[in-house]
Amino acid sequence: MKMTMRWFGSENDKVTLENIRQVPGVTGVVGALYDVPVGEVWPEEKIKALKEECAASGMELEVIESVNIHDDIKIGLPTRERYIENYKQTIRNLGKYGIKVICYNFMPIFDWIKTDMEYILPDGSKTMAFELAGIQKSPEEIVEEVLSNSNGNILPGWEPERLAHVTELFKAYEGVDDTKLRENLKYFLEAIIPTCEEVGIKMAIHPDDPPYSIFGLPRVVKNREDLDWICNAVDSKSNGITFCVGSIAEGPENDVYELLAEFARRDRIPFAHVRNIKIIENKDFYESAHLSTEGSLDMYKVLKSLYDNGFDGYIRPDHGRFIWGETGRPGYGLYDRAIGASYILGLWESLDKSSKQGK
Ligand code: CS2
Ligand code: MN
Repeated sequence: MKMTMRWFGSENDKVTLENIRQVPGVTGVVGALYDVPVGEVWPEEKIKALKEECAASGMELEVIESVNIHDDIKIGLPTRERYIENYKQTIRNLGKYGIKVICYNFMPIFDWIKTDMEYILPDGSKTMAFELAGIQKSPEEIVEEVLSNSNGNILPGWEPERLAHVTELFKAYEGVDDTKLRENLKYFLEAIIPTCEEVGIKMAIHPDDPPYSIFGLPRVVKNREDLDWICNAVDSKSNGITFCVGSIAEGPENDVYELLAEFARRDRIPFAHVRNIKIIENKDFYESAHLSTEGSLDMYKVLKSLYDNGFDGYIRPDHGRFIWGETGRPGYGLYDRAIGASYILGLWESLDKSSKQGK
């Protein structure tokens, strides 16, 4: 297992590589290029520069989150061919610089949705929350709510230029139901997985967040059936899952421990996002601190499901709260993610030692 933290680059992140390096046990960062428009090829020189910048601070860069998928691929427009070719070239370019995993998602329009970006917990810390009542707002109002709370930061998957056209985007997705979206995902995977196999990269699809339909949009990465369907759609170890524990756990019907165990056993989890959520009621929840005592998930069981089933991929702590006066990009402050990483590493050490001593 390799412990990583997400980093948005020196231009965009006030958390520095030096900060991350000082978190014990974190050996790498999960990065991306943020100045290449969705659908265009990631230039080799920029990948090289990012890789070297990380290496200069003693950090590995082996995971990319995300190379986003152009809407034309998700909608299935004839223009998708050009974007698929570009994606393949990006995969080759990333392969040259030692990238092992590419995280991506196949959600139409919105990469993730929270309805409250500054939910205040009893201890005064701030986190993100999702309340169904908040979703009574229109998509345009949600865009306004999320973007106006980004504190001037780029938010993953929430490109303001793209979301300025949210009404037109909804029109473009008319007629794309779950079946059609699945077909388009399969078409994309069939085209790119051979390239991934050639260069030794694993694709890792991120679950839908939340894992059910909102605003009538189709959803194809929600539950066991979807994950199984995706793995079988192109049966290759290069076709895997980013197991985002929080996102999967947001689906009341999902048994997160069973799913972790099954897909780790099948060797289809190259990357895991480990976080806890606290269910408020029904589908309402907030992103709690990582500890089991703070949320609704048993984090020992989460990690045991991975450990016992031979997981040897990358892990990152997921969204953290804002604590100790920190501000910035919601979910991606330094302190609470660092505490999360230490906690996960502690659980892992304990699983590892007890398993070895038992032998
Ligand atoms: C992430 C997602 O910050 C987040 O909420 O979990 O944005 C994730 O990076 C993408 O869905 C993966 O493509
Ligand atoms: Mn995630």
